[in-house]
Amino acid sequence: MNHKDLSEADPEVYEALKNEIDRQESESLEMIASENFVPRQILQAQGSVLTNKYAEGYPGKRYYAGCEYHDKVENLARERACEIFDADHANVQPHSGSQANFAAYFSQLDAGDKILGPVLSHGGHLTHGHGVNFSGDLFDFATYGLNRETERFEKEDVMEAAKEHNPDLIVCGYSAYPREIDFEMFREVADEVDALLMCDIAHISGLVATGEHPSPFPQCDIVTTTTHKSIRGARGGMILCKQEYADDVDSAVFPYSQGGPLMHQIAGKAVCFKEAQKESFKDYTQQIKKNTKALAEGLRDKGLRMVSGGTDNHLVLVDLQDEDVTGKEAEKALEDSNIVVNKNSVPYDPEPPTVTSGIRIGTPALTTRGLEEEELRSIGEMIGEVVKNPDDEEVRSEVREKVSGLLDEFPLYEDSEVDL
Ligand code: DSN
Repeated sequence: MNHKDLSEADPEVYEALKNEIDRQESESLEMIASENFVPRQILQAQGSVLTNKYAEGYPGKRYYAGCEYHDKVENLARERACEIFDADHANVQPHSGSQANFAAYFSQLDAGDKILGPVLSHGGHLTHGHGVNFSGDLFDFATYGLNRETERFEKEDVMEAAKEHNPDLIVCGYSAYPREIDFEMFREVADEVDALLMCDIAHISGLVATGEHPSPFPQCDIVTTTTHKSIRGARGGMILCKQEYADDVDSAVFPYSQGGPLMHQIAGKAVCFKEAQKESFKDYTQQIKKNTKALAEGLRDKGLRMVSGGTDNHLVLVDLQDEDVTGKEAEKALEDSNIVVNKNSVPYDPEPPTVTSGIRIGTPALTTRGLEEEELRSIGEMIGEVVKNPDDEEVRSEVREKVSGLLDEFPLYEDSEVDL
């Protein structure tokens, strides 16, 4: 075989990858709530020879010979996931969170069945029933929303929607909800209308893994997640469930909706779950919550309002309706200050999703870099300064300088150079 170093074999791709390492390491503060930085051991697993093999099927029941080591790796991932999340069964093959949600729905439902999910602009995800997504196209979705006063999901509102629509399945779990999810409340509602309960814990799975957020089991029947957000692992998806749904979940992933599993990614998931069982990961998730509270204090000190008034988890949602700036403009002004966040709809947002009246800010990635409360409070203040003065180049320049100091003080891949 013609082996060459990537730098020699494909200098253009090599250069782009090198530039991306530099961007992540030294250009900006990464505060997109769904992003994180994986440790080197996960990069190694993902870049392994497991990419060379087809392994359709499941451990012990493959369609191709030669899967001994693939079985070993997939079993490790499944067993560790079940231990961490108190699940009876884990399917670690979904290629992404969307694939996991697709398979989870079809494991229990037929096209056209009724699902009750959150309003997208109240923290939901495209796969929770939006019309541009398969979920809204193939299922009969109805929605429940945040309470206008508390800006939380309240039993009376979810119950009212459930009684009105009589769903076969209720979805909880969100992409932009800064508060704890009350699984007992959702179970009571689901029982009242005889519906299944599914939770998408993609954002909070790292916190759930260590008990920093309540577990969705035993209240939920099926739980989906990605494996690369707060749990800090290889990019991909996973479904966890009670034993009675295990066979249906497995068939809905393969052969119904996927072919050969990405075994190199599954190796990365296995390594991620081993990391998540360590005491150091518990410390990490505790620090995420402390950091997000400190960030909220900094934002509050600068007079910014947060949806629901604060945070219980890894993110805050800033409502800019009283400011002289849209979500889109704030995102750009912050990007020009080397702070990366995303514009985000706020509940009952008058602006379209391409503009929005909010920004979502998360701390998992900066917590991985080692920043703590003092730095996050100060970053909250910097964000406040930029948002209050979006066109002031002097403010942006001062913030860029402070950001540069933080990036130098908290290097990302400190111990070992990430080689390609
Ligand atoms: N794109 C993810 C997020 O940012 O929340 C959800 O899939």
